[in-house]
Amino acid sequence: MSSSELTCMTVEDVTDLYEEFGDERLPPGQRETSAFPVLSKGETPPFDPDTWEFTVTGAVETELSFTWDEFCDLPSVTQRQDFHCVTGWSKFDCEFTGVPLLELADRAGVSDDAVHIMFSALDDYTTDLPLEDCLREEVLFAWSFDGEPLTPDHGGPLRVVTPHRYAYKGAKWVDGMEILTTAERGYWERRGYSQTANPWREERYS
Ligand SMILES: Nc1nc2c(c(=O)[nH]1)N[C@H]1C(S)=C(S)[C@@H](COP(=O)(O)O)O[C@H]1N2
Ligand SMILES: [Mo]
Repeated sequence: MSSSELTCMTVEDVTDLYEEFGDERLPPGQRETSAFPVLSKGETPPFDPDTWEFTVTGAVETELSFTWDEFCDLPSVTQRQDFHCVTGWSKFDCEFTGVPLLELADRAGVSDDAVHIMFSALDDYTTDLPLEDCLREEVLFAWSFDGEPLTPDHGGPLRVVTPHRYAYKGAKWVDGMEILTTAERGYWERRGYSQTANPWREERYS
């Protein structure tokens, strides 16, 4: 094993975060699976590293923009997390590597009147979450899953992971976040899915 592989092996285990929300690691109404199904509203969009741009906009002191190379240079962490799909399956012990949302929020400087975040993606998917649900250490912009680059179907090159919320809150092919001063609804949220999506309260629909 090379030294670079060794230095990548610091894995932070956040699979106990359920203790904040419920008694059981497996949320009610979920069944555990070892598979990793693909759930997308449409086709997997193409990714061009030369034109890809990631932006942080809205209620911030400084709007940010990154090329793919610049994004890859940001500090990253590796975490062991669980993954809960609103359709009823949960996958334990996923290893994701990526940039904490807190890192980007820090750099942009979130305004005092900010309350919500809207995530955008290359397939025109959007999803929203209250700001307080985003400013948590386990919310990552992940580019790697289980030690390999994130595959295109699972959101490669970059996706959001939200182990404390149903997985539709984690935009695959994410290319930006807009900080909002009033709550707005994303793609599934406009179609009746929950804005808060807490699996231990079974907040599936609104
Ligand atoms: N851009 C984008 N992100 C998305 C989706 C999508 O259709 N487009 N589907 C969501 C849903 S409903 C789920 S359950 C998860 C599924 O992630 P997976 O395909 O890696 O299992 O991605 C979420 N993120
Ligand atoms: Mo989903």
